[in-house]
Amino acid sequence: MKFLISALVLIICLTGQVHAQILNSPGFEDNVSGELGSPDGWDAKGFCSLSDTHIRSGNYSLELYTEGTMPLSGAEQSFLASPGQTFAFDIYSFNTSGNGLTGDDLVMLSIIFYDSSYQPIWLDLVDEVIDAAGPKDVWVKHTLQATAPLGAEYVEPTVQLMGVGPSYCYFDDASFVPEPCSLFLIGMGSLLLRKRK
Ligand SMILES: [Ca+2]
Repeated sequence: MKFLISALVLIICLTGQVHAQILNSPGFEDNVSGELGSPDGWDAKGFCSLSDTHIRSGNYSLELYTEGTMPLSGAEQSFLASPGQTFAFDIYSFNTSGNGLTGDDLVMLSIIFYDSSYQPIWLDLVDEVIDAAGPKDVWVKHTLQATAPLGAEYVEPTVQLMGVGPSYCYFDDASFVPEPCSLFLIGMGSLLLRKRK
């Protein structure tokens, strides 16, 4: 009976019913104010706003901008995490040939884990960098996946633009998917091994 219940849970996991996207406003469409201000649902840093110029879907995208007086801009959201839990972060970027990344300016896409004191666990940082040499005027999909290390209590999918500018970069259609089954599968594996002994 135990095995039947476990098998049923496993089937639910594998059919994806529990792999839901959890970001607020993943397409940057929740524009409550009706103005091109900070994106609703995201924690914003620096020059971070909605845009209606370069859009992959819907009416808006995320625009990040840096210049000399503001060398860092970004957007992130925070969620609970458990050690061993896997997270997948997808987002599209658009680097324009007109006013895109210049010089050594770069975008860093990251999955950052934090401990119970909200200190970042840098050794387990998973990131992807976009620089001025990358593709221009096309939407590029980025896919990151990370597993929460020991001590992790929080996780943040993070988009940051760093540099002296002036540089713009645009983002749209993000998703962040926790996989609660990863721990379950480890448990299932050890249970089956014990049964076979
Ligand atoms: Ca959008």
